[in-house]
Amino acid sequence: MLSRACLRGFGLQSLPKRQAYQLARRTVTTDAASSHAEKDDVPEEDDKPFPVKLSDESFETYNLDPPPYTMETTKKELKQMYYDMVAIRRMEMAADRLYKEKKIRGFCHLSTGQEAVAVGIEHAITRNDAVITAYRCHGFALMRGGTVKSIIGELLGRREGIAYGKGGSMHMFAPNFYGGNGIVGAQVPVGAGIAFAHQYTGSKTATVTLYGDGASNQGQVFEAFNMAKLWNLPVLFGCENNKYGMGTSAARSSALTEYYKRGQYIPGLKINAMDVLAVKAAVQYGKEYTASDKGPLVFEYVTYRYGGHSMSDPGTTYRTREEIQRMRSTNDPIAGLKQKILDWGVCTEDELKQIDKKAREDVDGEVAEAEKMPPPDPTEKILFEDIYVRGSEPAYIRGRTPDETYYY
Ligand SMILES: Cc1ncc(C[n+]2csc(CCOP(=O)(O)OP(=O)(O)O)c2C)c(N)n1
Ligand SMILES: [Mg+2]
Repeated sequence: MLSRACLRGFGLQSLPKRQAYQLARRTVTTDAASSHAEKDDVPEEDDKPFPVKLSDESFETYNLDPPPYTMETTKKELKQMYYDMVAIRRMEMAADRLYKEKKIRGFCHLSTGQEAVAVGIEHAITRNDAVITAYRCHGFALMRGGTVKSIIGELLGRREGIAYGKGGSMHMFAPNFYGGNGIVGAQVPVGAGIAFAHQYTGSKTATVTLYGDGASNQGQVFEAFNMAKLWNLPVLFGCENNKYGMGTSAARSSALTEYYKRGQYIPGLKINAMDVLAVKAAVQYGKEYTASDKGPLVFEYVTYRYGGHSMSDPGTTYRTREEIQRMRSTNDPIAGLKQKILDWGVCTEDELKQIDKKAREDVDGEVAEAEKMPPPDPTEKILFEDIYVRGSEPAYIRGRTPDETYYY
C-alpha cells in the first residue's frame, strides 16, 4: 500500500501512477518495531482496545487485497505477547543448555529468532483452530497449551513429557496441535487433510499449516495446494522463510524465492514476521478469509533463525557472523515489541522488567521440575506402550527379532 505521500517521499510523484508504484515497491521489512500507535490513543485500562497502524512495508500481496493496516490491540495483549516470546526464548535457551550437558540426546532444532511467528499466530486464532508444523516445534507446542515442564520433560525422555517421552524434540502434540513432524514437507498434505475435516464438519475453523523455505520445493506441497484449491479448503499454508534450509540459502535452493507466490492459483501474502503484530493481523485476516469459504491462502512469514539448523550445526559456516549479529541487534522480535511497549507508554520499564523476570522464573522453575522427573523404567511394557492409542492395541507386536515379540 503506497500513499501519495509515500510516493512523494521517493520523488516519484511526477511519474505515471502505475510506473511509480512499480519503482517504489519495496520488499517487506523485517523491522520488528515498525508499527505505530499514538501515545494519546493508549488508554489507562489494560483491556480497552486502541488502534495500531502497521507499517506500509508489513505485507506484499499476490492476487489478494492486503489485510487492513490498522488493527486493534490492548495493553494486556501486548504484555502477554511479550511474555510469550520471552518464555519461548528462555525455554529454547534451557534446551540448548541441557543438550550441551548431554541430558538431551538426538535431534533438537531451536526456534530462537522466530518467536513472533508462533506467538502472532496463536494470538489470532482460537483453540478450535488447528496448527501443524515441522520439527522446529517447541514454541508452537507451548503456545498450543503445552507446559514448559512437559516440553522439556519430553526432550529429556521422561514419561511425563508431552508425548510420554517417546517423541522427543520433533514430535510434540497438544489439543489441535498436530505436531512436530520430522519428514520435511510431510505435514503439508496432513494439514490440508485436517482442513478437509473442518470443512466436512462445517466448523468454520482454520488450519495453519507451516513448512520451511527448504520444504517449499517438495512435490507433496504442490499436491496439497492443488487439492486445497480444488476443494476450497480452509487452510492457511505458511512458509516460514528463515532464509536457510540446513546450510543452504533460499537463493541456492529455490528458483523462485517469493514463497507467497508459489501457490500460483492460490492468493498469497508475504508478512514481516519479525513484527508479532503484523503476524497477528495477517492470520486474523486469513482466518476470516477461509471462514467465508474463499479457500486457501499461501503465506510467507519472513523471519530469521539465530542458531544453527540443529544443535549439531554451529550455523556459521554458510553465513557470516555479521549477518546473524545484524539480525539479532536490529530486527529482534522481542526487542522490537519491547521498544513499542515503552514508546507507546503501555507500561513502564520497571513493569516490563517484572514481566521479563516472571517469564524467566516461570520457565526456569518448570525446567528444574522437569529435570527432577525420573527417567522411565527400562521395561518392555514401557517400550511397547503408546505405539497404538491406549486401549486399541493388537494382541501382540513384533520387535526386531522373533523372540522380541511383545504380547499386550
Ligand atoms: C524428506 C526429507 N528430506 C530431507 C530431510 C533432511 N532435512 C531435515 S531439515 C532439512 C531442511 C529443511 O529446511 P526448511 O524447510 O527451510 O526448514 P528450517 O529448518 O529452516 O526450519 C532437511 C533437508 C528430511 N528430514 N526429510
Ligand atoms: Mg528454512
